[in-house]
Amino acid sequence: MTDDFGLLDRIAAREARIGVLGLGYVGLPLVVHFAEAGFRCLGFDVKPEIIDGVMGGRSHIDDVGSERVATLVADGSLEATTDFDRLVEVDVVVICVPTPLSKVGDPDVSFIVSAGEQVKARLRPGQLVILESTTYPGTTRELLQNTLEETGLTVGQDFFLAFSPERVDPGNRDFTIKNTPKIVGGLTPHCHELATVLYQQIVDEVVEVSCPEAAELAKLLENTFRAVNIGLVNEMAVIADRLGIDIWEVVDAASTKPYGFMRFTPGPGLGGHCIPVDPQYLAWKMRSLRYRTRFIELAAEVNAEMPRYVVSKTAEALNVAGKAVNGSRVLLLGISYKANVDDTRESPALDIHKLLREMGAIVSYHDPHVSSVSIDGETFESVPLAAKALEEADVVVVTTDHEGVDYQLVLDRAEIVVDPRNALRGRTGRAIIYPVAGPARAGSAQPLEVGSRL
Ligand code: SAJ
Repeated sequence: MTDDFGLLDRIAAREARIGVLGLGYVGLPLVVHFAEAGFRCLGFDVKPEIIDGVMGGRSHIDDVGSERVATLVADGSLEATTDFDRLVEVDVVVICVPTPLSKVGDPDVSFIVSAGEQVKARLRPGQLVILESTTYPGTTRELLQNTLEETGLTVGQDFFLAFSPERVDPGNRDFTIKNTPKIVGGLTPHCHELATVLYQQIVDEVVEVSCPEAAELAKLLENTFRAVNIGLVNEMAVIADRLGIDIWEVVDAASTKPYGFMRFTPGPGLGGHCIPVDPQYLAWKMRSLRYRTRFIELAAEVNAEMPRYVVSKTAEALNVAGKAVNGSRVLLLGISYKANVDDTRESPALDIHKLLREMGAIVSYHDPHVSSVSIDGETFESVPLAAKALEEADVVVVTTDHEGVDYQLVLDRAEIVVDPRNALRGRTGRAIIYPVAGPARAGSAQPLEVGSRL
């Protein structure tokens, strides 16, 4: 029986002090869940404004209500600090820092390295360290264990280490930390047992795997699965377009298969801070082992081409109306990376905005969730979705299908709408509608000439 300095008992009794390093869309909900489960928690972040917000009883994350933070801070179960020396006070440290891509598309694990150094400087016997950030297989063992053992302490004896991928889906009301199964892989059997018992205090189901690498790769499989299938359905859209078939009718029909099929929908490309990024961590790792991850690379190619494909459809729609892109007024509906979020990271709408401007179009956007956005250092403001803007536009492009947008107004006032998101399905109005793939649908204002399909 490993002497764990009584840590297992303290975790089971919820007397262990929990530290969460990084209070973003993963770390803040996590530390709140631990505090609400009865643990005394200490949140760490490098940004003073985040710490001030939490200590002021305010949440900067949509999924966590400020009233929950205020209650926990008031009763002393949640504290936040920029003082990393206080890491010595906690029994458990959960690292929830970003893992983006560098400018050249390689993994940027600098935040994990920095967090590892912060923990190493205060590491003491009896602490459990868990990494939640999505990363390539081997990071926990090769990067974190080596850094922490530079203290002379030994993993599995003096301190304990595990990997447990975050599965936070911002804005998802159905799946929370509590009811989303949590994968756990420890460096040693006792590391594993400690991390498993810890998460059993706050989640309904802990999924145990044999090692941290299996947990790291499971997370990458989950999100690579999405990226590859989105790439597949985007290629199917291009195929359907060449065949003059409505891709949305095809996807709807295939989706009726009750087994062996999972619905994905075509769009203007692949945005967000997870799906375009995570597979590239695996591709990079495998390149270092001289293996090409062909599905990942091909899907990335197809998805990255979609903004340009939407721009070409827009140019064709203008052409049918006898207009050039150059000098045309284009209104983009939506600039964030997916419906009902305000996040514009990797958003394909940004690429479309830029490509159209490079072709001489006068581009504006309307997004109820994003009041302004910077593209290559230039700032653009969201314009009101007014009849005037719609009537003045030579073409409207539905780049993000937010709910709550008056799509009927769009259809009744605009002349031409390119609809990569199929947001206008089932509607008719004045405008001609060009779906991302398949024949255009005539509007009431001007019937389609025969053969004007794109
Ligand atoms: N997209 C498509 N077609 C689809 C699905 C998505 O074009 O069928 C596009 C979206 O518009 C977006 C990008 O792909 O630009 C990514 O979309 P996403 O639905 O995968 O959303 P994310 O990036 O917020 O992914 C997160 C992930 N959650 C975690 O990593 C914990 C992912 O695993 C979830 O499945 C996803 O949310 C979700 O289902 O909402």
